[in-house]
Amino acid sequence: MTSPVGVRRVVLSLGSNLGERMDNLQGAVDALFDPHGLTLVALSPVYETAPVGGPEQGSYLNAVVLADSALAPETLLERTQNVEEALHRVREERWGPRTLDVDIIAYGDEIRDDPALVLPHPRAHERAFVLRPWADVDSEAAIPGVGAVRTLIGDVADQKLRRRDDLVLRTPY
Ligand code: A4P
Ligand code: MG
Repeated sequence: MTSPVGVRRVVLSLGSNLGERMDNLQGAVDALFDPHGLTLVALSPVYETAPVGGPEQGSYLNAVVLADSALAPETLLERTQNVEEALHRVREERWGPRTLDVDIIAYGDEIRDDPALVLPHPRAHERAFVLRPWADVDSEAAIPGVGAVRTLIGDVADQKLRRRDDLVLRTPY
């Protein structure tokens, strides 16, 4: 089936390692789909993941959300940043602990180099906490210009993560 004109697949990565982490992820899902413009395709399993980079910090819960959208990429970024604000994210330190991080991993085949929005996300391919949940919900997933997610996972096998089957994201409606 072909998609309506202008509709593209959005891949979002959610992460939280402060406060009630699962509530933060669920709050993000609910807020992302509240206004029109995003149609939910899939919510990944939730993973407990060791922090990558940054200072000494607690472990994260991470998940991936797939959606279809015709929003302009800038509008999508505005929405993800509003959701971070709504969940009381305080930006203090790069790669530091956060109640909620929402990254746009890919938007269709869009490739852009604007520092305000780099697509695909420049570090997605080296992060098991993105690749693993993404592969769970799309076994054929690929990062535009980089490669197949299933192949990339092989290069990050040393990163510790554990699927939390006791934690399941609910659909927002
Ligand atoms: N920006 C540019 N491209 C994008 C994009 N594709 N998606 C700009 C989202 N934002 C993008 O982001 C900084 C700026 O990036 C924004 O102004 C936006 O316009 P930020 O969210 O304010 O800062 P940040 O998240 O601290 O930095 P950054 O570089 O996004 O960090 P990362 O790469 O997201 O890493 N370990 C585990 N286990 N799990 C995690 O979720 N997350 C991070 C954050 C580090 N370690 C982690 C995890
Ligand atoms: Mg970020």
